[in-house]
Amino acid sequence: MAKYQELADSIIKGDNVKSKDIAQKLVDERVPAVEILNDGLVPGMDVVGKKFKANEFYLPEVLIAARAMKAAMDIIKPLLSESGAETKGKIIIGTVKEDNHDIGKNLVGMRLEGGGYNVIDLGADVPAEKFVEEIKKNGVKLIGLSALLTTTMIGMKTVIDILKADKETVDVKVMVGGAPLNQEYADSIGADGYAPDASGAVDLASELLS
Ligand code: B1M
Repeated sequence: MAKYQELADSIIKGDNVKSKDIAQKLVDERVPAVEILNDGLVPGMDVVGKKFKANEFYLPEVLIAARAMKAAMDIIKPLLSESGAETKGKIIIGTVKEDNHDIGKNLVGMRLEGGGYNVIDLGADVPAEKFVEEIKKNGVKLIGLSALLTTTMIGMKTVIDILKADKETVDVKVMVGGAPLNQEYADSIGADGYAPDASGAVDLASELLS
């Protein structure tokens, strides 16, 4: 639909004023937040990701697109839970310690929210102990770890090892993702699953929580 295309285009162009205005307009028109997310924001950011991979976009374009996405997300986020988006369960996500890359993780979080999960996003550069503390506090059964640096991805193993050593958290499932990872690495650190992209993360979450 044209209104969603306009929103997607504002993300692709990195126009944070426009993305915020369109999101607000759609909310005022009582368009469900989950529809704004799934039909406007996520497709827009998907295009940005593809253009980046194809070397059609460079870092500045990715960063301003992420800023435009955040501006619109700030409008719809409070409404996502009201639209029934928490019914499938809670998932904690975060980028591991000493890693500040959060664009992909945010995309994964958006997709999970759009897929009906209540996402608790701990942000980036999250120490292993913080994951464990929040898992216990919120009683979650699944966490998602992101890493973009070859030097930080080992931090995922640290989280998994701590969880496995504690009988309170031994059954918590861990899914991992990020550009330097692959299935083989995920298996080697004892992760329960690996997803190469944000939509794969939604399928994997559903599998791991079933
Ligand atoms: Co950084 N950086 N960066 N960086 N950066 C990379 C990762 C790098 C590959 C660039 C390069 O050299 N070619 C390189 C890493 C090399 C390596 O480890 N071998 C690198 C480096 C070296 C660094 C610094 C060390 C640079 C420096 O300061 N010297 C520094 C580190 C800072 C730190 O974290 N401590 C740094 C800093 C930065 C910026 C701050 C400038 C910025 C981050 C901004 C931000 O995130 N807020 C940045 C960016 C943007 C990049 C690149 C260009 C793009 C990453 C990105 O956002 N991609 C990146 C180059 C590249 O990836 N080709 C690079 C778009 C995003 C949608 O994709 O994150 O892959 P991605 O997420 C995907 C999938 O991976 C997957 O789904 C997402 C959507 O499809 N996925 C998951 C991600 N997490 C998942 C979790 C899941 C499932 C799927 O389940 C839980």
